[in-house]
Amino acid sequence: RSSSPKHVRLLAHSAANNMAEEAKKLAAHAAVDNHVQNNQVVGVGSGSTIVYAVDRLAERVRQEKLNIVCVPTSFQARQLILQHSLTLSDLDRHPELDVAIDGADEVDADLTLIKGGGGCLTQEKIVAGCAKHFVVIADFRKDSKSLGEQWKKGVPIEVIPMAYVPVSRAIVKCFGGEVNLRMAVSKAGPVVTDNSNFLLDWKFERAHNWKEVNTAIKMIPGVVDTGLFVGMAERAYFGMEDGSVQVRD
Ligand code: ABF
Repeated sequence: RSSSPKHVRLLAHSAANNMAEEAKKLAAHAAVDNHVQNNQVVGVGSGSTIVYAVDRLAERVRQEKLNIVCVPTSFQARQLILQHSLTLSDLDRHPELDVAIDGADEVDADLTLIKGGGGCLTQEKIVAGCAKHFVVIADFRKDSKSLGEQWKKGVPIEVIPMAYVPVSRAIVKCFGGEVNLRMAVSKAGPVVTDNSNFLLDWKFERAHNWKEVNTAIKMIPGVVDTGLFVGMAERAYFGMEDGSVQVRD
């Protein structure tokens, strides 16, 4: 029966999902329209929100005959660029990007990000670091006052496989919380990144000085990079439930 709780729950769930997808699209289009000009090199992020940004990028290239080249942050981003017949490039040929656009798992009031839910944090941070302007696009669910409010899966950390246990122990010893090795969905084994490394997820218990924590974790032997992006994002676009776009600088 249509009024059955399960049916209503399903409807509500799909309505919420549609709202989030629409919000992602709003944020993505605003960022591309405000930050991409002709003759630019654009860093392309990973995840689901960026798909809307690449769609919009391709539409603008067609409509405005823009001459842009795109540098991917992951295998997924590379596929998106190719599928949209955008010009693929890399950091060998374009070590300096005009703008990088990417999603995030959570964005706090200081524009500190948690990224890496998709496991590509290292390449994403490299590309973001090569860009004159790094712009984040997200739906309202990522908008947070302080990290941990919305995103409950912890800070992703890419580690050299041989070091994942000592690194996990060092993080818990220094900062508390709990660290888990990210397992593949099949549970057959750990997730392996594009760089053939493992991923840890650090579930922290309290607010920290993220700049200090990021530096300290990066110094632990075996750590490749963390999903903490501190002082890197210049602006974040949030698609909101009411169809508006909020900007945080
Ligand atoms: C990438 O995609 C990751 O850094 C981040 O974890 C994820 C966000 O995905 P989505 O846009 O699907 O929320 O940016």
